[in-house]
Amino acid sequence: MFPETQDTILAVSTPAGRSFHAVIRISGPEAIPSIKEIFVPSTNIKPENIQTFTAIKGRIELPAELLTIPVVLYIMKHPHSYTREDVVEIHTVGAKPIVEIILHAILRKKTGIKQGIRLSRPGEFTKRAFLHGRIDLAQAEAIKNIIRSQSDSELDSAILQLSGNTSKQIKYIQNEITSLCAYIETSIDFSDQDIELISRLEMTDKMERIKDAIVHLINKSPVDKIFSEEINTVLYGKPNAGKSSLVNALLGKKRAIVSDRPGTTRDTVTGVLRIGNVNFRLMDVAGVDDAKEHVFPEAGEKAQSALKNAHVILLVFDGSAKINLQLMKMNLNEVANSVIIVINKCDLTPDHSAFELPDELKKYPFVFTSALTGEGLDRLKSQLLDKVLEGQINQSNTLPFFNVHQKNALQRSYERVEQAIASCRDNMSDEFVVLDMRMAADILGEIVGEITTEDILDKIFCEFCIGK
Ligand SMILES: Nc1nc2c(ncn2[C@@H]2O[C@H](COP(=O)(O)OP(=O)(O)OP(=O)(O)O)[C@@H](O)[C@H]2O)c(=O)[nH]1
Ligand SMILES: [Mg+2]
Repeated sequence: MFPETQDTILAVSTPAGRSFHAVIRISGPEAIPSIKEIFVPSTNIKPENIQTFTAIKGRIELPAELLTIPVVLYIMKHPHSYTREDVVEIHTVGAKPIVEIILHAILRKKTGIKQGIRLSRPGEFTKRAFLHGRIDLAQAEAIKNIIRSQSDSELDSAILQLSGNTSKQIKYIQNEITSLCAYIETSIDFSDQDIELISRLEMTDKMERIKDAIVHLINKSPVDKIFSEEINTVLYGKPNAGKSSLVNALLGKKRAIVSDRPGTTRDTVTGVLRIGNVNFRLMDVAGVDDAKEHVFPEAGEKAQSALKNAHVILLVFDGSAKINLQLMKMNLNEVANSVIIVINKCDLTPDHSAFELPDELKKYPFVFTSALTGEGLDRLKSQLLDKVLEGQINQSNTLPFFNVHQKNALQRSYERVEQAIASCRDNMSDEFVVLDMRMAADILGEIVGEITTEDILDKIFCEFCIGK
């Protein structure tokens, strides 16, 4: 029993907002006692005598509120439930006040309850399913993907993952590694007796095949789709902040016209910057100013439309002028997307020690740059890449088969196998080979859930919605 699963948890598991019907889900040792006093079945049966997986009609009676609410109760007794605990679901009408009254009634119930009942945290039902061995981590990730999926193909790949297909493939590779390690370790034990259980050639051959299998998994991940799509990156800021100069400096060529006259850029100028595997389409748009000041209104319209379609927005400021004054002219409502603050012309203000961002901007990452000297450009590039790798960029249809965390694990495992192969080729002793291969298998374990470090688990499950 995990200490945190001793509580009984409770949540509305239908989406918030208007809906025809609502489901309140309760899981834990007190799930059945918690509704005993308030639920009155239509037939003469007590909740504890209801068979598992049966639905029973009845009503919730709340004399204090003078309310009688028609409900259907579903009872799933442990271990035959999603969480492997006793689960009660109350299906009722989808009216928010009614749902809230029922939640309060259950939470305030104290008589006959031995352990606590509380509202669940996001993903806690699924976390319990995982802790009780009902599902593995890859399946938990798949559930999250199903909840978040927006297209049929995303849903298909999430369902495939839920069926345990991914886990099976990963476990297969892990088994291959473990059995190879067992061979090598036995050879080490017998090394003084001149018995060769497995030749170096066979070892490398097996490791190459394991490496190929991992590569296959990495490549099948549609996360690569992100890399084949361009990330629309708009530079937004006051005239003369140095947007066109930055575009030229980042691209390493003169793509946009630069001049010291504010309002130089009229049309949207674009160019593709490749960082790592990702293509960023840099869009240098007309500088923001009061719309009425636009000499060419179309320039302003084009800039607005670029902003709307941006995946990332670089808010560019002239670091040698007052940031607040520049900010006043900008319409931050337009920049709901992923933002990086760029303080340009830092060559003109070499001392940054007293620099402070206005409060509205403090939530964004920021970087000092100089389009003139090239300072800070590498930092800006790595921040752009981070935005993609950390999955902060909202693009349709790019939900990965593996998420960034899993994909990273596959990559690290692959590197360990490569290291083991290199050790083999360099005639290093078997101990080195085994060490790397064991690590490769452990890392794969992160995907199928053999690590249970609390913080990693919490990180995964807190991304769920409440009630799932
Ligand atoms: N010292 C210094 N000058 C810069 C830097 N970046 C741009 N400038 C100068 O600032 C002026 C304006 O640069 P642009 O790149 O045209 O600025 P912009 O933001 O594209 O301006 P608009 O197109 O008018 O909106 C030019 O004279 C540039 O040479 C920088 O990092 N340091
Ligand atoms: Mg310009």
